Amino acid sequence: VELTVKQFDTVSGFFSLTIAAMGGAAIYFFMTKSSVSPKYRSAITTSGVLLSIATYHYFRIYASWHEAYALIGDSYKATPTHFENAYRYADWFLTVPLLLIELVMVLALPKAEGRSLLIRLVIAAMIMIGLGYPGEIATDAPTRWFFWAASMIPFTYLLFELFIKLTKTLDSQPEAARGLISSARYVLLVTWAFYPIAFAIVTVTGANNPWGLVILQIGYSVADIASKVGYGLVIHAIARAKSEAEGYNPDAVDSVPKLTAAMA
Ligand SMILES: *C/C=C(C)/C=C/C=C(C)/C=C/C1=C(C)CCCC1(C)C
Repeated sequence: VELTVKQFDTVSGFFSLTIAAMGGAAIYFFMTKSSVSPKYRSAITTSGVLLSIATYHYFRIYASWHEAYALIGDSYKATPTHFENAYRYADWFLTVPLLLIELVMVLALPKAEGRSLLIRLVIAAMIMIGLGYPGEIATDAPTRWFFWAASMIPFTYLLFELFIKLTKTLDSQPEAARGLISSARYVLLVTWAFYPIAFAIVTVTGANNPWGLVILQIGYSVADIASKVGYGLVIHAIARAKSEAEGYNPDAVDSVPKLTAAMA
């Protein structure tokens, strides 16, 4: 594979932007945790933790990109060191279950119901990612399509289950949070759909097509920002709305002076 300077730099720039967005969001979530009632704080902390994990992996992804290509003459040529997709998949293995935990926490479902839902969702997510990886590292279209199709089964189940669950839970949620939870369903559908689409595009262009590679890496980066930072903000807003509906007033508690004291 040979990339133009523009193609190489665009991907590198997107990786860098992703590090900044995720790292910044992690700090934001850790610092604003006390704007929600104690009941929902672990959901916000989970968001901060998963964003920290993803920030770390994007440092590795960024470095791997720079090791996989070298500027020779006026274009970037593949070096013997391959670009490591495993960082991305390792990241998803950790962060996708955490995203699901974050959601179930903020819904505050009855304990047994929340747990059994979470177990089913996490298992489906693991199978989805596990089936995606052999496809991701394959360069021939039939292998890529096979694993894409196989991975689509748990993917469809997961989104279907989540969408139904979120719709069902709407009635039992405080009025003020309903609109947000309803939007969260679509945020989930749209941001998660990006992944199989990006995978399919590079399969169509051919895994060694420079533009296919560029679109895949930008697609995953944008999807990761949307599904982790954007989604985290929606969860944060849901937690705030529910906290307020349940009588929590962030301005009345001692958390604000405590924070000011800690910074002095
Ligand atoms: C923060 C990371 C997230 C939310 C990652 C989500 C990943 C997916 C929904 C991946 C799905 C895939 C398919 C449905 C088929 C092709 C292979 C995958 C793994 C890209």
